[in-house]
Order: sequence, then structure tokens, then C-alpha cells
Amino acid sequence: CDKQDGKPPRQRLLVVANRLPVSAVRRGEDSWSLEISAGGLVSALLGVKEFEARWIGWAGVNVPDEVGQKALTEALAEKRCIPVFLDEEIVHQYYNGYCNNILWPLFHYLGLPQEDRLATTRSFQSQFAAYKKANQMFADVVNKHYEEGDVVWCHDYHLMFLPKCLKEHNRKMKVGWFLHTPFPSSEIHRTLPSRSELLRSVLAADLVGFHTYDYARHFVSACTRILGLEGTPEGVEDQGKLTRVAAFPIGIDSERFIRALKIPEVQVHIEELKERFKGRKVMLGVDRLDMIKGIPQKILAFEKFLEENPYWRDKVVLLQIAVPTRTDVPEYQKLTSQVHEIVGRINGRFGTLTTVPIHHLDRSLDFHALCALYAVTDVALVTSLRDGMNLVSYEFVACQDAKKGVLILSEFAGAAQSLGAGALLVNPWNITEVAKSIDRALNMEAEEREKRHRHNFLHVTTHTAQEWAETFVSELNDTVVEAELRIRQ
Ligand code: ADQ
Repeated sequence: CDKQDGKPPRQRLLVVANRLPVSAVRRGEDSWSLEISAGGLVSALLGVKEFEARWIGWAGVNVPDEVGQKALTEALAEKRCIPVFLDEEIVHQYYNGYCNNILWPLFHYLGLPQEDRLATTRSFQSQFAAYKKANQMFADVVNKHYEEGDVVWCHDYHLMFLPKCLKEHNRKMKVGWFLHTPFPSSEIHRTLPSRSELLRSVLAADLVGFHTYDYARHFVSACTRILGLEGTPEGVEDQGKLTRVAAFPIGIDSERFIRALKIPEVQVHIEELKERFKGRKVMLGVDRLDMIKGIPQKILAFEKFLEENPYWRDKVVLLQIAVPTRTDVPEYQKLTSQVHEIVGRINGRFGTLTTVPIHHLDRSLDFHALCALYAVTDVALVTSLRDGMNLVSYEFVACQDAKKGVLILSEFAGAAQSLGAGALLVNPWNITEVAKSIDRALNMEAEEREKRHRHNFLHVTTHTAQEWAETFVSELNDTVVEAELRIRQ
């Protein structure tokens, strides 16, 4: 525990995630430059004042030499980060392979890879072995830095094997695990060859958390149906040991977005955008370029809308901002070409000499530019085919208190459960329905927009990232670890 001038020491929280919240760039043999990447998890934990958080994870770079590793470890220590060094082969098998090629699509209902069965089985086995090995490497670093009284919070599908590795080493360690993706129906999970081993590993944690009650229920069903264990209202019980399972919906640091809109630079940007799109309604999509985000389906729905509503053709523009991810994976390259092809076709079909209906950008925007775009948007389109929560929908709402625009939201995003009453919910696979919702959103009366926005704004500003992190960690603190139970009995 860290002592703070006279105040009681704060409890240490070890946050373990595949990636550290910094990007590291090598400047010389023993020098590194680091930049904090402010994702949802980082801002959530920056706001948690009760705990002294330290991060453990991979820095996203291969550092084969000891000099480089030592220098990077020292540089990261200043940011309270501790690196796990993974070599290229492990990254290929564990991260690109098992995490992104097997677990990610499966958890989003896209199924297991369909290549040649024998090759898949073989690569599946070696990828799972690498996954377990990588998780053990994370565990070794946690064990090395753990001090009695620390709380350990493991994140996401990359680290499902970690709770088991940690508890095998120290049963008294307080371990929580949170999943940022959906947990699929048990009928989907049971297709995974390593289904039981993964479930048992997660159950070694003291507290297991999901974004929604549905995901938590799917997890409990998988444990009862696949492992034959008993589900209780609190979680899953195995030979007298209870693993608490519950829903902890994530939020955003809404104040950060609201404050940003008052910055002069952002206001100038807002005025420029308003001028640029004067006379046209602005529709916005902001996604990582991933198949789960339903980008082609969204653009096809927009095409259908233009097809059926000629009146709107020169009065509306769709801005689709898509950050490329996993660019070395063939499926993702295919998706990029597919999106470019559809956008080109629609712009060719409905564009004029001076305007195009879709502006598609394959890149990330900085925070201020993103806030300005959210603020000038009339209709946001979040049409994920599946999404654990979806923070873009929250960010849009946080920036809309002046405009009160409409959110069209996929019913398959976790956010549908919290923002469903204010948004227009759609089935993203049903292009006709999405096109109709676009029409409805663009024609919605101010009174209805105001009412819907109020509901969502209240939710987004009260269910923040900080509250999410505090609730999870305090519930984890309240769990009684198995070792304590045995002592008490
Ligand atoms: P993601 O799949 O990355 O997160 P999301 O929740 O929408 O999805 O968060 C994306 C973040 O990246 C947002 O903060 C957004 O602003 C930013 N972003 C996206 N595109 C951008 C762009 N072009 N430029 C700049 N910034 C961009 C995973 C799960 C989600 C879950 C989160 C948190 O898949 O379902 O909500 O974790 O648990």
C-alpha cells in the first residue's frame, strides 16, 4: 500500500490487460518514448481515487534484447506500468491466433474459423497452447509484483486463463475478471474445443463481471450445461466454492466530453463543420473497422434510404469514420476493400459534381475533432452486429446536449439495454428497417428528440466509467476468498 502524507494508505489495484495503456516507440538502444493512449478503461481508472492503480500488460512491441527490456521497464515504471514481454511467435499464436481469430469472432456469434478441418484443428491446438503459455507469462509478472492486500483485476477474453494461474500460485489473492465483449449463448460457447478448460479457469476468480445481465446469464448457463455445476442467484457454485457472477455496465468519463465542447479550439472546429455541411443533415458513424461493427450493412441501409427518399439525396451526408484495426489479418483487409467498393458505388450513383452522399475516412480522429463531430451530428448510426457495450453511442449522447440529435442503435449492442428507451433500436441485419429508422430520425419532431435525449443524457452522465470501476472493485473487495472461508470454517 502507498502511504500519502498522513492519509491512510490506499489499497493497490493491479489492473492486468493484454495491452498497457501506453504506446512505446524505441528511440535508441536504451531509450523509449511513451504516449498514454486514453481508452475507456484508462479514463475509467484514472478517475478512481480510492485505489492506487498499477497496470500490467504487453507494450505492443517486440523487445528481444535485455538492454531494451530494462530501459523500457524503467520508462514504464514512471507511468505505473509493468510490461509483460511477449516474443513474435507467441504474439502470432496467442494474440493474432487464439484471441483474435478464434475467441473474438466466436464471442460475437460469427462462429469458429471455417478453413480446412485438419489444419484448423492443428493450429487450434498450438494456438491454445500459446494462449495458456502467454497467460502464464502474465501471471508470472503479477506474482512478482503482488503484495499482500492488493486486489487483482484481469480484463477481457485475452486473459481467461489468468485467474486459474494466479490462484494456483496464491489462493489468498483477490482476483476479479471482467469481459468487455459479449459472452455468447451457451450453445455457441459449447462449439469451442477448449470450452470447459476456459470456463473452469475463469471460475477460479472471486468475482466475474459482464456488461449486461444477459451475458452473465449466458456464462452461468454455460457453466451449468457444459460443466454440470450449480447456478445460484449469486453466481456459480463448485464443491462449496462460490464464484460471484454479476453485471457491471461500463460507462464513459462524460465530463471529459462535456468540458471539451467548451474549449475554444473545439468551438472553432464546430463552426467550421457547420459551415461545411450547411443545408444538409449530418449522419455519423464512428467505429473500428471490424466485422462486428456492421459497417457494410449500415452503408447499404443508407443507400436504400437514398433510393427510397429522393427528396433527401442532396440534403443529407453520412460521415463514416473507421479506424483500421488488425490490418495484417486477411479478413480485415477484405472488409476494408468491401467497404471502399460499396462507398464508391453509392457515391457514383447518388453524388453530383460538387457533393457526395458518403464521406468515408479510414483513420482515427483526435479527441477534439471527434467531440466536434459528435456535436454537429443530427443522427448517429451505431449498427454493430454484436458489441459488448459500444462506447461511441455514449460519447455521442454526451456531446449532444445542445443539438439533441437522434441515436439509431443496434439491438445487439450492450448499450441497447441502457440507452434503448432514448434511441431508435434496430436489427442491423434488416436493411429495410434501418433505412426506415433513418427516415424517422431525420423527420423527428424537436419535442420527441428532446425527450429521448434527456433519457439518454441522464443515463450517460450518471453511470460513468468511474462509477463502473469503483463498483466492480468494491464488490471484489467484499467477496470472501476461498482461503479465508476455509480458515473461518
Ligand atoms: P471497442 O470494440 O473498441 O471496445 P467501443 O466501445 O465503441 O468499441 O469503443 C471504441 C473507442 O474507440 C471509443 O472510445 C471511440 O471514441 C474510439 N474510436 C472508435 N473509432 C474511432 C475513430 N475513427 N477515431 C477516434 N476514435 C475512435 C470494446 C468492446 C465494446 C466495449 C468496450 C469497452 O468491443 O463493446 O464497449 O470494449 O468495454
